[in-house]
Amino acid sequence: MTIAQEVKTLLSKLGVAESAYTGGNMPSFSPVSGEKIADVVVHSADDTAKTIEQADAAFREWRLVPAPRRGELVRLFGEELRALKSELGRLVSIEAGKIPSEGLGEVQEMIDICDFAVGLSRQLYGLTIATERPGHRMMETWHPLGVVGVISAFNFPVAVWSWNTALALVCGNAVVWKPSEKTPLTALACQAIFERAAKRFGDVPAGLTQVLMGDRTVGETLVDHPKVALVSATGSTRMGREVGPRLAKRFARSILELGGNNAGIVCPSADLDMALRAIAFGAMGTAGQRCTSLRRLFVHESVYETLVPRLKKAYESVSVGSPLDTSALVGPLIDKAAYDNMQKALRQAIDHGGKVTGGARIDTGYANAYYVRPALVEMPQQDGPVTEETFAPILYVMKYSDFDKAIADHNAVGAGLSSSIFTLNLQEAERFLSADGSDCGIANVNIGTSGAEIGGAFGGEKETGGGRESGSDAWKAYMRRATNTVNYSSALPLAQGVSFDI
Ligand code: UN1
Repeated sequence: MTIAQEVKTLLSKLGVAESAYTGGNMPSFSPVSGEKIADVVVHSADDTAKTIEQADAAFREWRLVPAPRRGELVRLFGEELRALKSELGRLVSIEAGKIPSEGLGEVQEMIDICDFAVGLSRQLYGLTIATERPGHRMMETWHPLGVVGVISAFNFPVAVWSWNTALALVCGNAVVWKPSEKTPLTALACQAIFERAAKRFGDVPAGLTQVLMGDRTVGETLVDHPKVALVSATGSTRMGREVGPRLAKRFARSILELGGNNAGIVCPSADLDMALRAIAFGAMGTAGQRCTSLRRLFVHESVYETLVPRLKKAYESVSVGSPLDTSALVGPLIDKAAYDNMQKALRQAIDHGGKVTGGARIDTGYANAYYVRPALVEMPQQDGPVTEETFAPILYVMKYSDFDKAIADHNAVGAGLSSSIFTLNLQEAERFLSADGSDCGIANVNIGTSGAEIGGAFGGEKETGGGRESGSDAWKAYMRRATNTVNYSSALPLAQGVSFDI
């Protein structure tokens, strides 16, 4: 069976109509073989506007459904995902090139956020606040917000949408999704799975969640449309620089999850066996194509000569190959552009004094697929391509002697998503997590930078955009807060002691 045939079988099991992905004018490719697997039907600007209008109408109904009942829809969606986990996980592997356990892991992340959102649907708490006026009560209420636009990237083609959608739905919103043009099929599959849940639920307003296929013009319509209250966008910092100001201009909300240039610090006391495994997964896993991938490593001079040769060995021996029919740990890059960017960064690194291990293309017999040996680059200092995110498996390794300088260098890049320290020294660990430690949205001790659980808020600072998705109180961004003061007395005292007697 060819990959294209397998895609057809999977999509039919998942409930996607063939008309959505045949005969359209957006070709879709699998990075596993480089072959074309579908021609997806795109939406016009007119369709986009209609979709948003329909989502707005759906929102107006859905916001009146009690939140725990809204949670029931998400619970059913989680059940459908459990039932179709292997099919959807396989489709993620085909379309994004993830190895099987990561494809399945991504679907597990969807299931986890559904569980979280179901619980949340009974916990959309507001505060009761002490008031300075007698006979008054002050409180806050959280209300549904409106239509939520989701713009997602190829590297987490299904989980990131589900973080947003599961929360948005229990918060009483409608969702319009513009997936990456590189991963449209998994988006069609998610929509079909959602529709199964909606059917079981019964009276879901039409158009509560919808998918829009197309290029950036579709994204632009979503960003500029006055009926879209919030856009949650995941992608490059360059994309965020365009989307953020456009949303701000019309006072719409944004959740931006942009680039990461994540680093780790390996201290003298580190458990090196553990660090090695964490670094390997963080830097080589998902072929370095996570927002959270480990890209920079500061190693203390006292352990450098022990750790780095072992790391190099891991780089030379890690298995690279098709995620569909081998047990390789590293799959393909998404496309040729990703490969070209990787090679460009490696050339720049050499110009800045870098010593490269790995990085070459591997011949797997697929002329249009891009498999590479992950690259470890020993750098004399942090400059050139080290300060930028390259979405590929490149790990820049630098030696440090002074801990303060390592922290300063750690923070001296534009992005601020994820970070790790490897140490058994309490002072170092706590300093890293403190106000003058890591400046990232995620700071870990003795685990890698990638692979966060859904229970925590996910996102980062500076050029990462400042947004938070997923767990903790990230849900608040999907609701509007009203402060309510109720006077149950028969007097009208004014706050701040103001008198206004007429
Ligand atoms: C992303 O790369 O955009 O923490 C999301 C992680 C995953 C999510 C990554 N749970 O690596």
